[in-house]
Amino acid sequence: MGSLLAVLLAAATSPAATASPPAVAPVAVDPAARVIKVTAKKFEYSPALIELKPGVPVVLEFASLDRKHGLKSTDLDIEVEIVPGEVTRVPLTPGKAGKFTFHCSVFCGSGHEDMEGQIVVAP
Ligand SMILES: [Cu+2]
Repeated sequence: MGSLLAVLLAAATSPAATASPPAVAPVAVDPAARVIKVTAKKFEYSPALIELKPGVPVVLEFASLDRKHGLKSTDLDIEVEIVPGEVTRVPLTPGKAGKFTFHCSVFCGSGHEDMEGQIVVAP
């Protein structure tokens, strides 16, 4: 009984298929990264406060609920457009702690100037 189990285990773990190297380079998005969904609409982001940890990769997923918006953070080197019907994915691994403001970079109406949010990076 014990020997049969050993044989089965050996068969299961033997390299049956020769692994060939992947044809394309791995995608930059870390599959283990936490996904944070952020919606944009006139004239706010939700959530407007995003809390991250230094060195921990996340993927920000932006979607618009009404019209085209943008998101720009000079500090974090992010500048994207958020287009209705599309999901804009931004892989981000904050390098340092701090508070980083982002704002809408596509004019979207009378409240555009006040459309902003904050990414807070703290251990
Ligand atoms: Cu705007």
